[in-house]
Formats: sequence, C-alpha cells, structure tokens
Amino acid sequence: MKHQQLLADEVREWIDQADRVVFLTGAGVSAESGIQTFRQAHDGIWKQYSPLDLATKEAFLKNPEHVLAWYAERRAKIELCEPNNAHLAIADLQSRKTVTVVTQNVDGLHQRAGSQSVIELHGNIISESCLDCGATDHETPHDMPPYLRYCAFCGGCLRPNVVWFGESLPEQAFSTAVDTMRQADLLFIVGTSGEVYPAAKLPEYVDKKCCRIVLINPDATPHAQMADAFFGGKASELLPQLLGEYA
Ligand code: BV8
Ligand code: ZN
Repeated sequence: MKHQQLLADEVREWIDQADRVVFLTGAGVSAESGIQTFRQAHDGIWKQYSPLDLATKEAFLKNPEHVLAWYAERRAKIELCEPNNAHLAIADLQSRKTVTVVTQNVDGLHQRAGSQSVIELHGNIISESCLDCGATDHETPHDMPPYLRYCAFCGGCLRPNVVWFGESLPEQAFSTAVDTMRQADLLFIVGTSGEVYPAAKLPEYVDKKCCRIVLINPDATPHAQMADAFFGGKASELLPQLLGEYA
C-alpha cells in the first residue's frame, strides 16, 4: 500500500486534472457533527430498536406515533448540529471545480455547509410528505410528542419525507445520480458502509477508463476493491487535507 503522503499528493494531482468531481456520502460524513451513524447502536430509548425496524412503512402503519417520535427526536438533534469540516471542505471545492454531492444522508448538512448541487437519495428528515398523494408542502411541527397529522389535500397521513427500507428511491434523484456517476472524472466515496442498496451500487456506473475512485472511511468497506486510493480515517480530518488547498 502506497505511503499516505505520496498517495495524498497523487490525489491532489487527480483533483487538479478533474473537471467533474462527485462525492458519494453516507452517515460517516456527519458523524463528527454529532449525528449517529446507522451502524452505531442508537442511544437512549432507541437503543433497543434497529433503524431497520423503525425506518419502514410497516413500522409507521403499525405504530405511527412511535415512529414519528423517533424522527422528531432525530430532527431535534440534527437542528442542534452544525456541518463539520468534511461538509465545509466539499462545499469549498465547488469554488474551483464542478462538484456534485450524492448523499444517503437525510440531515441536510451538505446544503447547510453551502453545497449547491446535492442529490438526496433517501429524502430528508426536515420535511414531511403525504403517505397517499405524496404532497410535500406541509410545515413540520415541533410539537413534542409528535402526533399523527393529515394531508391538507387528500386527508392521507403525513410521514417523514425520507425513503424507508423497502421503498423505492425517488426516480428522478436516482437517475440523476446515475448520470452524475457516468460523467464523473473523480469520485470520492466518504463515510458509507456500502451496505445499503441501490445507493451502494452507484460507483459501478463510473467509467473506470477516465474516473478515479478515492475511498475515505475509518475502515475498508466493500467499495475498497474498486478504489484507486483508500485513506483510513475521519472525513473531517482527511477531506480538508486532500481538498484543503482549494479552500
Ligand atoms: C429498495 C432514510 C426495493 C431513512 C435510509 C427487503 C425488502 C426490500 C428491500 C430490501 C430488502 N432487503 C434488502 C433490501 C434492500 C435495502 C437494503 O439495502 N438493505 C440493507 C440494510 C441490506 N434497500 C432498500 O430497502 C432501499 N429500497 O431497495 O427498494 C424496491 C424495489 C422495487 C420496488 C419497491 C422496493 C431503500 C434504502 C433506503 C433506506 N433509508 N435512510 C432514515 O434515515 O430513517 S438508509 C439509511 O441507512 C441511511 O440513509 C444510509 O443510507 C443507510 C446507512 O448507510 P451509511 O450511510 O453507509 O451509514 P452506516 O452507519 O451504515 O455506515 C457509516 C460509515 O461511516 C461506516 O463505514 C463507518 O465506519 C463510517 N464512519 C464512521 N465515522 C466516520 C466514518 N467515516 C468517515 N468519517 C467518520 N468520522
Ligand atoms: Zn395527500
């Protein structure tokens, strides 16, 4: 494995030569903002629940207030969090390069850091949508505990505007993400376990003849096999080092 410094110099070369830089990010990029990743056991009352059991339409239909309370608690925490240096380094790069962020995160921190072109594969926790007609223009209340509310247009139940396990990803978001990967000439995969599909499949769409892949994660993930460079460590330390000269 090449020495990290040598590799870092090489990656800076790749950034210099690149036109269209893409970041595929996961929960790890928000970890240092204080938002728990999915692979960490959730804290407090949620410790005994797995997101896989809560982030589903079935769980919502079975006990809507329970699921709404989980989202309300996550939303309240997210609102107290700030983007970290990983989000900021990505946002800074767009002053010099065409940058697209394809994120699995629902916390909105890339946008709050100033990233302009963000594709939210799994929706966002800040807003709500109607379970029946999909309408999204409803103000999310801050009442605690949250209670089930209904769509002003069709009377359907309002739910968090995220993609649950077992639900298809927003067609537009996914097809734009595929096109973005196809046109990329440098892809950073940052802070994702690479376990959730179809998001984890997106790096396979890059044209390996002209796009290099850089993996940034504390430990190797399934994406390590396709990466041209792997940096083991924290996104908020590594990204400013690699992208920093563009700050
Ligand atoms: C779909 C929104 C099919 C909600 C999320 C049975 C039925 C149906 C589908 C399936 C099924 N079995 C499997 C599937 C597919 C399923 C799936 O992939 N399951 C996995 C668990 C195997 N996928 C789906 O269900 C998707 N839909 O397939 O539909 C379909 C087809 C046709 C018709 C109908 C349906 C929908 C998936 C989206 C689910 N929603 N989020 C919410 O947030 O509440 S997913 C959610 O979990 C996140 O959005 C995120 O994508 C995912 C967690 O992944 P990561 O982001 O990678 O986070 P993770 O914690 O795993 O890893 C963090 C990484 O960061 C780690 O590697 C860690 O080391 C690293 N890290 C930690 N600290 C740092 C760091 N890195 C850098 N710096 C640090 N400081
Ligand atoms: Zn409706």
